[in-house]
Amino acid sequence: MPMPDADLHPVATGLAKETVDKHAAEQPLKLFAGWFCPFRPARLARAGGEGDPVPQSPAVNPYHKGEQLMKANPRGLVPTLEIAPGKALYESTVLLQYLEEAYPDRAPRLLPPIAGSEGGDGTQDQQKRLFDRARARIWMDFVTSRVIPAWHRLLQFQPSSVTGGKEEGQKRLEGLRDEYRGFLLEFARAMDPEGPYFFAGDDLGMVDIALAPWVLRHWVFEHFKGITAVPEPGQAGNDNDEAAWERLRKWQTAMQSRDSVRRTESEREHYLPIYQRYADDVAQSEMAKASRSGRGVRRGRPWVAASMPENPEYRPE
Ligand SMILES: N[C@@H](CCC(=O)N[C@@H](CS)C(=O)NCC(=O)O)C(=O)O
Repeated sequence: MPMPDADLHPVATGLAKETVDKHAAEQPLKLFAGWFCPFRPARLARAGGEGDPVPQSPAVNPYHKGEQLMKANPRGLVPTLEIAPGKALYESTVLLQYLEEAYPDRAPRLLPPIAGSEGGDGTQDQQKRLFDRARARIWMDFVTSRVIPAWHRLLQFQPSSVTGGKEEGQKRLEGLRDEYRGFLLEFARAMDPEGPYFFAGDDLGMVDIALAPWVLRHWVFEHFKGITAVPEPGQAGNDNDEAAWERLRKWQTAMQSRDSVRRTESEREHYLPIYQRYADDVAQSEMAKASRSGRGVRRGRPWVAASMPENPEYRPE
């Protein structure tokens, strides 16, 4: 039986298409990416940025598991970055960190730089930066281990499958929405109070990039499940949560209006059939299956481990 997920619009559309077209020429660096894929922060960060190391970006349908992609990443997931023939890296957050380290002179910098600063107490500045870099990694991991699995649990949940009727199904759906909201609130409370990004100031960073695709696709919850992920102003229930939601909304507005972010989005009509499969819980992607069986985000494994049998007891939580 053909894999249902493989049936998707073949190429990026809208503003994302312009970005992909700019990256069509053959380059030593090759980024296998899917236009629809929310795990494409490397692209999000670099799209249109002046310091872009300009990877070639071949359009890939990862559900077809083409030979070139499988050679580069035995798990067949995108994004995968081929540094040179036979040398590839995968895992979106690893790619971001690799690009940051491999191109230290390129803007924008996505983590606080390690080198000493202009003026001030160099030692103290350095310690703060090291601390902030480590914090950024903690919150990127939080997105992978908490936010994304909860996002999928919510979208894939089928209220009609619950014994106890419609009301019980709706209650369970709202419970999953509250679980997801809880993670967003934790995230919002960790942000710099002013922002607008995760850290203070006008510079977008890696943590912002890890969370952005998921929040920018909150419309799927309204469209398919009739619920809002972020409560409307005044609906949070208490002042403390209201302030945190306000902070998240500020971040969301800053992300949505950023040109480099807008330039990664395709036309909504082409996302709809893809997310319909998740909303009906019939998607067969690695992520959908992992979510259905209660496991977390699928991660690429090193070559040796990739050929080992799955451990059914494995629980990333
Ligand atoms: N943990 C991986 C997840 C990547 C992932 O699941 N990519 C999806 C596309 S959005 C994919 O390649 N799916 C193919 C499949 O499930 O077979 C990352 O952060 O890069």
